[in-house]
Amino acid sequence: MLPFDWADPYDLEHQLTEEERLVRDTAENYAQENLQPRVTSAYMEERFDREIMSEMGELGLLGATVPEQYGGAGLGYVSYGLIARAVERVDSGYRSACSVQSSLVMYPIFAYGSEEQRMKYLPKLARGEFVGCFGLTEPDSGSDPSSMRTRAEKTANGYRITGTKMWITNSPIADVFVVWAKSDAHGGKIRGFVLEKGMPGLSAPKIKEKLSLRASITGEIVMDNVEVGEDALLPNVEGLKGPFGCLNRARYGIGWGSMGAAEACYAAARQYTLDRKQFGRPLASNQIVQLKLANMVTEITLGLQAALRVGRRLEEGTLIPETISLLKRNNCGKALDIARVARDMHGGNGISAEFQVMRHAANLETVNTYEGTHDVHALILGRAITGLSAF
Ligand code: TGC
Ligand code: FAD
Repeated sequence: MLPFDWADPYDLEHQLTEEERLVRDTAENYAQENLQPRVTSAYMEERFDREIMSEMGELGLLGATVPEQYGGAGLGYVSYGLIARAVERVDSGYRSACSVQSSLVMYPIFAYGSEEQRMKYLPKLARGEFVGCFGLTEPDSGSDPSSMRTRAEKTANGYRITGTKMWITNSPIADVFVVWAKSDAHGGKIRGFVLEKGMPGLSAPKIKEKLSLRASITGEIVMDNVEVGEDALLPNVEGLKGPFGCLNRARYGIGWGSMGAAEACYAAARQYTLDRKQFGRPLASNQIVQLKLANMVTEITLGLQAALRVGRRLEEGTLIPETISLLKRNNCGKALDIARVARDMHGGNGISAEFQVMRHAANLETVNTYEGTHDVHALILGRAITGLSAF
């Protein structure tokens, strides 16, 4: 009989290939050695260090699933998930920067772009030489992106784009902007465009004073009659399935990433309650504390198995969007619960930046909201179960 492993009860380790373990180790070492030491000050100062993108690029952690001929690492979806988990074990904001670059900028350029667009942008995005952002949400259009107001009007040589995108990860430091707009030349259908920093009429002011995800930079994208050529249009997709095709990949990555944050909180709560004594004995010797730890390890273990299952199916070519909604919704919701309970288990110390758990809890409020809120994913599942749309 083997002993119970509190950190990996279902032996995820041996469900991974050797290559996946290698990728995981590279990402975990990078995150612990290079991200962990800077995260507290970055969070307190509401700062994202631009060089993180170049560091991740150098290690092949950006666009991991994009083929090597375009600068990606040509890895599978499980490897991509393991990178997200390692990075989010440190901070959800760092994973955000990484997911946007990989799934929301590199993926659409790879999947929907022309060969010229692929060659122009992907290698530089993979190296972290370019930072990308993805503009779907608008001030009056969040859960319902079909109501977007951003418009692309046809001009003699291309398009004139006008509109405002809101809550956009990386936008203030972005070189490349993948934005979604209703195009009059395509019957008002939603089309994707690739914009570049410095285009007249394009600006990306920073959103300040966030109380969550403070180590990630977030902004608007303001497009005031931005003139682009025909070559800015992503030629190979139209309609909402364009942005949703990217979101499937990013939401899947969040399924792994949120478990990384939850694992960090669980490990911290375990160690803290073993070390801290009240009433003459470790806190961990109380039944109510052990119940909380048992609940945490149960949800993490099941959440990781679910992430692995969805990843393997993606690798086989089976993509059922509702299974990704199930994963994203469950793992984000459970991670948020775990972080809140871990905060409580640390008592007063739990509110200190030094103990990290409150930062994770505050971050996970955003993670539970973006890429489709917890309730919107319930409605996606509800529609698939009943055939009735309740949006
Ligand atoms: P609906 O009628 O359901 O669909 C319209 C068209 O889209 C297709 N579609 C999908 N295609 C691929 N994958 C999916 N998951 C898809 N879901 C829908 C669908 O087949 C249809 O295609 P067609 O060809 O028939 O036109 O659209 P709806 O308007 O009823 O949508 C409702 C709902 C709730 C599902 C959807 O709007 C939704 O998911 N809302 C949430 C919005 C969201 O997730 N926003 C994310 C913004 S990006 C972000 O948050 C990045 S944060 C990144 C970070 O920092 O990490
Ligand atoms: P709303 O849609 O207004 O929802 C408000 C509340 O109403 C939620 O609780 C929601 O669940 C509920 N609700 C909405 N509709 C229904 C319904 N039909 N039935 C029941 N309840 C409903 N977007 C991008 O495009 N790119 C990015 O890079 C990006 N990064 C982000 C980074 C951060 C830090 C944050 C906070 C957000 C980011 N977003 C980004 C936006 C994010 O995707 C949206 O905030 C999210 O989709 C929710 O939209 P909303 O904020 O407009 O909320």
